[in-house]
Amino acid sequence: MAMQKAEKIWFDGKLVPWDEATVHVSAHVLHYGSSIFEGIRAYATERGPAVFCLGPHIERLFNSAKIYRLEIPYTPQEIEQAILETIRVNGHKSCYIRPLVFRGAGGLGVNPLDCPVQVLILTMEWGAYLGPEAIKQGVAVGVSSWRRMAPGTFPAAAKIGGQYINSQLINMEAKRHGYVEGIALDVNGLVSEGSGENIFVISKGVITTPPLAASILQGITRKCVIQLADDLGYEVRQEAIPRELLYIADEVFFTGTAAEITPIRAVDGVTIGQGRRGPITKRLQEEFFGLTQGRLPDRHSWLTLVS
Ligand code: PPE
Repeated sequence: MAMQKAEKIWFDGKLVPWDEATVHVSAHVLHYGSSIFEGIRAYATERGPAVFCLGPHIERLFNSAKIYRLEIPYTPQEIEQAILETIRVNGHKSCYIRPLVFRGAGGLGVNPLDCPVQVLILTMEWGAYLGPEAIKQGVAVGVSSWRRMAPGTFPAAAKIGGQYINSQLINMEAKRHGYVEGIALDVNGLVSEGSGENIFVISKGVITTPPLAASILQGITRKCVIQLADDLGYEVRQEAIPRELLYIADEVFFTGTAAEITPIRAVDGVTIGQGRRGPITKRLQEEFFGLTQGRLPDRHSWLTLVS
């Protein structure tokens, strides 16, 4: 994804010009993947840009830090304010927001504890994650030969930089096979998630998504979609999904901050349902985009206005 530069980046408490936000090549993070991060979207609404689920994202950032034993030198409130300030300063109508906390330069060696903790907030324009047609037409994906990390190896619930090597392997393999994205199974061979998305399967009107124990990230979009499906009266289950249920499902879709709600029209070359976005997926998208873009009342208080 080619990046369009914003004017400023929030870096260790200061707003600095994009080109000046640099780190030294000896930074611990560069060698050992020692970072935690978030991905957040701000949507254009009639009342200006509004950040979607800011509180839950900041909570997950601090939880990732706790799991990885990293001290963030700011309070959650300070990070929230810094995000809003960065969006304002850069004049975004809508944007993707990437807070990143990392171990900086302080000497090599696996032990990270002598390295300073640094914090940055990057904002940029980012359209549809899986291509401009994806939201309406759906995407063709494949099950990956790479598994998600086994329990007790990497903490899947934390958004830690180094873990995204697994995601990169899944994604590169999928692209090599001509798919838009890959679906990874967990160590038991059950459906886990995409390289950067959670997954939902719909059969006979029942909506199912893998449980937290299937080595998934506890997606915030996932949680919102479960809430919206519940609001609409659908039965939603969080339970193990064998791979073969993907092929015979009526509808399958991805969720994620970047991916939003992206329908899946084929898995491993097998057509899902009618081979296009299904009616329940469409209904959930209408709710989701209606809420994020401020066209529906913000009944769950998911939006934070930037000004
Ligand atoms: N699983 C993974 C592995 C993941 O990275 C994401 C987000 C999700 C599920 C969905 O979580 P949530 O955004 O809270 O609904 N992936 C982020 C990074 C994507 C990237 O390429 O970078 C994102 O969507 O922002």
